[in-house]
Amino acid sequence: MKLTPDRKLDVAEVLKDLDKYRPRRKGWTWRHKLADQEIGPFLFKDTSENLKRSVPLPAAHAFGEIDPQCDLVITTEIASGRFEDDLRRMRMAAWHGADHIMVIRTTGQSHIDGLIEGTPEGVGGVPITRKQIRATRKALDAIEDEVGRPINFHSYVSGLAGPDIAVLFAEEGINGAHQDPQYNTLYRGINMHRSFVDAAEAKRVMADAGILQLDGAHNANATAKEAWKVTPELFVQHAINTAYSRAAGMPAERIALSTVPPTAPPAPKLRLDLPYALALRELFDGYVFRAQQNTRYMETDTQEATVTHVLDTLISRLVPTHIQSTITPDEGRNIPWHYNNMAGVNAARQTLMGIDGLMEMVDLKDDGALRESVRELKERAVLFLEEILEGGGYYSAVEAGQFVDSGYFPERKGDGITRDPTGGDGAGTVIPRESDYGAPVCSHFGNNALAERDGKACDEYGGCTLCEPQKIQYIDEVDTEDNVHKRLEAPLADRAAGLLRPEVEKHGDGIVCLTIFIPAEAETAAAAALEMARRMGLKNPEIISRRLMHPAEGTTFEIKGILDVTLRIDELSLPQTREPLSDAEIEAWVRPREIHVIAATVGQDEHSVGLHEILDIKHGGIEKYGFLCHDLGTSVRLERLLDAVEETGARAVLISTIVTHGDAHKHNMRRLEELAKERGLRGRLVMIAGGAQVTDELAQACGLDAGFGRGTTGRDVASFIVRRLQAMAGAG
Ligand code: Z98
Repeated sequence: MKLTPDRKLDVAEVLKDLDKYRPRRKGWTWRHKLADQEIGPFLFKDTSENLKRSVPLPAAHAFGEIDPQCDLVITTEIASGRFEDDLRRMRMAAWHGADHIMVIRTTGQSHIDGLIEGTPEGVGGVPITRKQIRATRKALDAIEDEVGRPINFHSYVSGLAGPDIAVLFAEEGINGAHQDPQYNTLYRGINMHRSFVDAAEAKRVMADAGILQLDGAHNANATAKEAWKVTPELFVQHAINTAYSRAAGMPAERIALSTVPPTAPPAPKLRLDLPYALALRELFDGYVFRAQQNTRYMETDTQEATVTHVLDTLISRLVPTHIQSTITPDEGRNIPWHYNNMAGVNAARQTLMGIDGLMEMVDLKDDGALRESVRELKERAVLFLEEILEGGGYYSAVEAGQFVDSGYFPERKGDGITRDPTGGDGAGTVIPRESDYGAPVCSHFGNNALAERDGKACDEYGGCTLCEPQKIQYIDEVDTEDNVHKRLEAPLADRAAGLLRPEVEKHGDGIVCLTIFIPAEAETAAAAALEMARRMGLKNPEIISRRLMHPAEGTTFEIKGILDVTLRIDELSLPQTREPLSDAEIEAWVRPREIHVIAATVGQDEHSVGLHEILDIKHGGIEKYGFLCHDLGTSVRLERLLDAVEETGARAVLISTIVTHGDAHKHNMRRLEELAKERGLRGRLVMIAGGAQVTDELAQACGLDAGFGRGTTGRDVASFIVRRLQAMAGAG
């Protein structure tokens, strides 16, 4: 399967022959740091290989469209409920720089004691099934070829079916997974003994398949009422999981400690979060670190979430970090939307490129407040661990509510999570192995009589599924209604008919978002905003964020609703646009030629702002390419413009005009062209009109060469002039 940038990803093609699909590699892939890499006009310090294809950051326009890639792996979490819709989002995310795709599981999958098959729809995530992950891995193979960088596919090995999921992941080439028995115990109410026994097996299978393991300590930060106070216990959670993982056979370099900065502004974030981040790195030197942005404080305001994420990412650079996880900034208000995945990835990408080389210039101080806080945190963590040992071990500590208590240890609030060691999901299901226990599988924790002999444990049974993948039982669909083929009927029919609808999560959802400011007191404003959205034709309008500007002066709302509009692509009239030339191309042609340009607003028009945007170097106008611009001012007579053309030998005239009721603008354009002809200048001149309401058709109908309306940049105008002059030179 091959993707090309001009074609949409075809899910039907992904699903074809899935029963025969095999992953082309196993295990985790890192980016390779290239210190001192020259990209465009800059020398970068902390970058990795460039992508073959990508969407650069917006400001890259000013730097030759460079798209440097940082040296950290960048994560995005995607799972709308339908994996077939997520595949397109994964492709977009890869073009924006994500190379770690985490797929959240459907609500409740942790409590299912076995594997799910087929492709049922999920809630808050997707059901992790063989077919679903095979299809995703296959699509990611094609996406990574398209962008030119390996993409890690990640999900969760937790819940009652942890070992089964681990085997599934090992068979199907999943590259990373969360695995932490404490997560099951504390947050999923699964019996702790079962959880630890399962974890040993799951970790061993993951280790053999080269899967990167993430732990779950950060969940305490995302759960505790006062997250910055549970930090001492987080070190202990990391310690328990790393020691247990090592004992199960997981190498240190594939154990990723999952960490989130515990606070957000207006808390004094760096003063609290940086010592925590540093203490963690020091205590767990030799492991890798995955810094996730914190969801704990996310409200509905995406801008606020983004600023916190930027600060989180700064912390990731001040201390060693290997994976930068991103959260979609709309996570606080809805199931994340396509474009907000890109917003999250770009917040990290933009920040990391902006602070490239930071640690060559900055040192964290070896004394003072930072060191004191680091030491204090470590001491509290050691005390926490001692109390577990004194109290009889981990199970007793959890039973006593020692974890996720919002007191700053050793202080206690008594609001910790308590679990009964003999209770929970799966209680009483752990069975001791017989001394002659034997399992014909090659990846297995603990005693196994078959593994102790020569050859492979699976030899006598003709190979296990890890050695002989053709033995894997591929079950296609089990539900005749709730499956991807049924769900694809509508999208495929739409595509065949050339129909388009707006979308943010799933094909054809029709959801759009509207920003509206209402100049009234908050409650009145809210009612008015909703009513206006309704009158715009939005169905089920819902306020998804409100930002008070002032109690009496007004509030800004974002409203989502369904725009029930379907368009036929072949009925759309597409403007004839040409890609502008690059800045470098324009300048290389213009600067040596000394090209004069005459500009003015004409008639009774005093509006010069737009013209300045096009001319002035300060606004990115055409001056910057070396055009010699003569701005004659406002309300200039047409004759005066042509006088200036004659005086300077100018090759282009730019007039700016507003569109008037009396059609004076049309008259002025026509007259200018006539006058140019009368004076014998027309043949050497590029004549352009601009203005907020001017269109190309209008200007051309009035005899000029081009018209430029709202949204035009200096580069657009310069490209036009250069191409036209080149054509004239060619013709001459
Ligand atoms: C994250 N955005 O960490 P269920 N195991 C561990 C986890 O942390 C999680 C799961 C399993 C966050 C997502 N973490 C929160 C250690 C979830 C998921 O039962 O499938 O929800 O388990 O990436």
